[in-house]
Amino acid sequence: MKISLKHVLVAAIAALIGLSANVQAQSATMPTATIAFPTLPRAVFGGPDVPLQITQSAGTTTAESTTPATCSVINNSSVRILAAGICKITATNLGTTSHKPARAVNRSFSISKAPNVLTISDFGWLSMANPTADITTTETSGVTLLTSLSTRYCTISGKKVTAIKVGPCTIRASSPSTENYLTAKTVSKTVLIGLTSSILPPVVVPPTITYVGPWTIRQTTFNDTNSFNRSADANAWVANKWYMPGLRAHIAQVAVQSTTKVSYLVTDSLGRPTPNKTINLSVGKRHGGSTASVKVGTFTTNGVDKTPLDQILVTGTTDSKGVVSFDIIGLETVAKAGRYTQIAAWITDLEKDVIDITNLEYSLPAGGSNGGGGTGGGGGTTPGEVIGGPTDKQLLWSDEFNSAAGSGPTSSNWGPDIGDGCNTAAGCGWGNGEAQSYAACANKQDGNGSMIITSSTTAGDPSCTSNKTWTSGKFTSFGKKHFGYGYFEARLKMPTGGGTWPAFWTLGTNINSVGWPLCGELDVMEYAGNSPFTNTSAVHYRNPSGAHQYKMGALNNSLSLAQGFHTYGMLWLPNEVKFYIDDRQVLVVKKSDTGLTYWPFGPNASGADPKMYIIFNLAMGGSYGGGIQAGYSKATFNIDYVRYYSTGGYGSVPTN
Ligand SMILES: [Ca+2]
Repeated sequence: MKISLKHVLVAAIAALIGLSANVQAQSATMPTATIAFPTLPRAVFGGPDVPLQITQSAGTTTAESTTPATCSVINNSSVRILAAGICKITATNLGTTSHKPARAVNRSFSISKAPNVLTISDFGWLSMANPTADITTTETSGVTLLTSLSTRYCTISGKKVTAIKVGPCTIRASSPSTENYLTAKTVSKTVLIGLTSSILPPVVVPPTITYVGPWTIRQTTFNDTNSFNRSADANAWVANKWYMPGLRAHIAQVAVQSTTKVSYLVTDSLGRPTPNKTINLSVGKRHGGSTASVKVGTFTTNGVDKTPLDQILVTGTTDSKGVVSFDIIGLETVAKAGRYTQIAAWITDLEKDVIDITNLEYSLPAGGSNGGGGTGGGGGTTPGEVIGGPTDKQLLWSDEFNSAAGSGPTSSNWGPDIGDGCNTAAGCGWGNGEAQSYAACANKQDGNGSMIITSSTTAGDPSCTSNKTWTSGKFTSFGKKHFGYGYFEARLKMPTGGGTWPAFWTLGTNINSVGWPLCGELDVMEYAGNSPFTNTSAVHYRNPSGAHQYKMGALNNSLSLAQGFHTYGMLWLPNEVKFYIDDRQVLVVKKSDTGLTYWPFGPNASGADPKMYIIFNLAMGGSYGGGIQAGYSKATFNIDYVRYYSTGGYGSVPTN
C-alpha cells in the first residue's frame, strides 16, 4: 500500500500550500509515457522486412538497431534483415509536455541462415564415344565442389567429368555453409557410362554480343622476335599524319616461292575479338613501292615497282575468334635483298583504323632457314643458291682468344693500328669519313675466350679515350701472320647501336709498295648497326683504268646479327673468292667476272702468289656505318675465334 500512502501524503501537502499547490500537484502527478512493443518473431536471412507494430501512450517513439551489421530500422515501422545473427532493437520515447519520457524497450530476435539450394546439370550423354561433359551447378550461395564417387569409371576436374570405362559414374555436388546460408543438401547424380549413348549433349547457344566500333586490326603473324620492328619508320609516318598513332611496321624475311599466311586480329572498342568483320587487304603499295611478284587468291602483282599492277586489293572475313588470314604466295624464283611486297589490312579507311604495315622480303632461298641465302654480287652461281663452305678443311692456324681478361691481342699474331688515320696513306677518317680514333686499350680479351673490341665515348669508358669523341679498336696480322689462299673463318657477334661498323677483312701485304686498291681487299664481313639484319661481303681492286672498283654481296637475315654469334667465312682460291655466313653463301667473285688482266688475288705476271693479312676493327659512322645514334656511349664487337684452314690443296701455314 505504499502508493496510496504516497498519494495521501501528496494531497495533504498540496492542501497545505494553497494556490501554488495546483502546479505542484500537476507536476507530481504527470503520467509517464509508455511504449507497447510486441516481441519479434524469428526470421530467416533473405526474408521480407519485419513489421515492428510499436504503439505508445503519448509522444513519438523512435526505434533504432543496436546491431547495424545485422539489421536496420526503416521509418520506425519495420526491420530490414541484413545478415544472419541476432538483431537488437531499442525503442525510446522522450515524452511530451504532459508525459514524462518512457522507459526504453529492448527487443531482439534471431535471423537464421537461409537454405542453400544446390542442383547439378545432367550429363547423361557421357559415354566412351563422347567421354567428357561439362557439368554446371546452381547454388543459392557459395562454392560448389564436384567429386567423383566412382573414380574407377570417371574422374572430375573442376566441372568437367571424364569417362574412364564402361560402368556407373556418380558425381556428388556439395556446397558448404557460408555467412548467411546453410550447408547445401548434397546432390548426387549417376550416369551409366556405355560405349555410346543415345542422349545428345545439349546445344549451347552463346549469348548474343553486340560489338561496338571503332575496330582495331593487329597483324599477329610476325612479332619482334621473328621479324624486324621498324618503329622509327612507324613513328615518322605517324608524325607525318599518314597513319594513326599505334602504327607498327614489321619487316619479315620469307623464302622465295613460299606461301606466307599472314593473320590479323580484329578487336572492338572494348577489346573483344570481333567475328564476321569484312577486312580489306592491300598487297603491294603503289606509292610506297613493292618489288616482288606475289599472288593472293586469284590476284597477282607484277612486281614492277610503283605501277598499278603492283597493287592488289582482296577482302576477307574474320572468323569466330576475330581472326582473318591471307595466304601470300611468293612468285619470285630468286632471293634478293630489297625484293619485297608491302601489305596492310583495314576495315573502314586508313584515317581511322589502327593498322600494321608488314613488308615481306623475299631474301631467303626456298628451303632456306634463318641463316639466309645469297644475293650474288658477282657471277658464277645462281644468286641465293645454298652452297656450304669447303668440307675438306684442315686447320693450319687459329687464335682462339683464350688469354686472361684484359690482355690485348697476342703480339705474335697481331699488332694494333692506332689513331684517326690522319697520319696514314688512307688519310683522316681512314678514307671513309670514319668518326673514331683507334687506341690499343679498346682491344681486350674478356678471359672467357673472346676478344672484345669496344667502341666508346668518354661517358661509356672513361679509362680508354683518344683525340676523338669515339674511341675504338683495330688490330691486324701485318708483319706477323701472312696468308696465301685457303679458308678463313671467324665466329663473331656484332655490336648493337646505330653507327657501329665492325669488319673482318684482309689486305694484300704489298700495300706499302703498290698502294691501295692495287694490293686488293677482301671484306669477309662488314656490318652496320643501322641495318642490323644485313651482313655484306666485298672484293675491292683496281680496274684496268686505274680506278677503284668493287663487287659486293649482301644477305638479309631473319634476326639481328647482334643477337648472337655467327660464323663468317671466306674461301680464297687463285681465280675466285667465295664468302659465307653460317656456311651459307653470300657472294662469289671470279677473276673472269672482273675483266681484270691483273687480278690481285691470284699469281702475278711472274707467277708469284699473293699474300694477305687479317684485320679486325670496329669503326664508327662514315660512309658505311652511317649516322651514330644519339646518346651512343659504348658497344662491343665480340670475336670468339679466327681460324685458317687449307682446302683443296690451297692454303699454307702463315708466315711473315
Ligand atoms: Ca674463343
